[in-house]
Amino acid sequence: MVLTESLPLIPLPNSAVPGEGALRLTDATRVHGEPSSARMLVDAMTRRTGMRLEIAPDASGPASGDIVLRVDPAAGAAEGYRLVIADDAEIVGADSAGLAHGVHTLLQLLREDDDGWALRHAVVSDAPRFAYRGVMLDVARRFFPVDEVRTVIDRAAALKFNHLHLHLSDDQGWRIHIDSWPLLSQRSSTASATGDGSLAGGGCYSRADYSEIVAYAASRHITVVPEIDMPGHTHAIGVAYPELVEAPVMNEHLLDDAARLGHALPEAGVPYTGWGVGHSSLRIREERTYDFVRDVLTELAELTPGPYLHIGGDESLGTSAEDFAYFVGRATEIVSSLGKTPVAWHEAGAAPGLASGTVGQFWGALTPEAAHAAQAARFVERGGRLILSPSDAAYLDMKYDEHFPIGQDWAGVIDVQRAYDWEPVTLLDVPASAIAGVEAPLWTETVRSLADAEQLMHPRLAAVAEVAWSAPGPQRSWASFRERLGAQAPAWRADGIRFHPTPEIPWSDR
Ligand code: TNX
Repeated sequence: MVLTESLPLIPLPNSAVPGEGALRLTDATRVHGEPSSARMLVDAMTRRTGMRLEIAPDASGPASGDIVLRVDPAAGAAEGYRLVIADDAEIVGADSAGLAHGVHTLLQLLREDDDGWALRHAVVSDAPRFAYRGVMLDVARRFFPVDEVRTVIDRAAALKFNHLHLHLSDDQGWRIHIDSWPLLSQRSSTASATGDGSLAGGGCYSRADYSEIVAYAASRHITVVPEIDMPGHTHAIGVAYPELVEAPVMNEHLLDDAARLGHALPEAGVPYTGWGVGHSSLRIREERTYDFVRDVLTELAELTPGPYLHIGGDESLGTSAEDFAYFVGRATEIVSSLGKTPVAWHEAGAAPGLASGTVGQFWGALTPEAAHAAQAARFVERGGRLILSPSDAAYLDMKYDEHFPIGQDWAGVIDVQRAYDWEPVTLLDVPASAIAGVEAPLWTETVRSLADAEQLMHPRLAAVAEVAWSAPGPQRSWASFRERLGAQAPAWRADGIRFHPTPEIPWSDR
């Protein structure tokens, strides 16, 4: 790896060599080549500098000082790119995603000095360490309208994430219209995790809304992974279809939390706004439940071009172990029969009938409990891979420090260094090839607005981005990262990102 100390790039590239000078941007600078990346580049530059570069017509050859964007499969591994900024600039993506990643790298080399705007001379060659780099948004505890999801997609794409996991259902709300079970969108989507029974923060995506999110994400080279959380986290389903669910079962933790927070307890058929988990379950032994599961997953599969359907499977404390195993076997089989790859939270590894190839999402600790590690390892034994979301490092809903006004702390407090300093491959006792990648979940019990979400995401999302993208090496260090992160501040401010200005980071003004 080549030293990159002086280039403010996040995530750290495989190799980045700074040059001496800078390429001046003027009224005459034109952008050539692949139209969608060209538009993205020109729009982002305008937001940052106020200058609007011209997109050159197809036939015109580049002049000195222009920016050229092209795709050439010979330019590297999947999603890789080469970038050269000298007398002119060129980005060659190994594919269209790689080209877009290269554009985001180029944008981080933009700087203003006394003579105006310029791009630092550099030669970068780059490709991701992990193929799966995800962000999860819990739209069930608080609904995010389509335009806010677009903003989250833009933020994630700028950090080279390539998957958006949408947590579309939970006890508090159901967020996607299903034609064959129409009461879900009418009756199960009104509540959110307000805590006090009031109906704010609800909502539901129409099929068209969801397709719009999928298409926008695709235009940013991001694959949507939809999750319907089952067989627990299903209270909202019972608000519309009582015959599908069991009566709520209380647990000690839920009772303590409800008393401490002043939240009402779950009541059958009534929208639930508290934060308790583990009280709800689908009816496992009734065939009608599987009609429901099949119908919902079939409609979701039709709307989802990506390969994954996530069936949840976490914290099913209201379901017996035997029933849980039975459900997981059937639900993952249904996903496989639809031609999709099932994904489930690590608890589902306990099910002997887990469909082969199911991807597991690990949410235990960096020092995993033996039972969690064993459940995660089962996915690998069954031919599946793992997505790592260690809750004490990658959870974006934990507080930065104990005084932070929003967020939870059950997995500990997570400052930026904690989100940064961990190694995916040695976390569990599985072969390195079994690690598909890394995902940072944002649960939204404490989130009331996009601004809240942005504060919890930024800057920790940048830390997880580097864990997911950048191979280990001398430059992939906290000391280097905090300097490079501090240098992002002017661009983030120009983009309107309401990040948490934590004192851990030397934020720069210009
Ligand atoms: C645990 S992590 C949950 C979620 C909560 C989250 C809050 C996981 C798979 N389940 O239901 O929202 O904690 O931090």
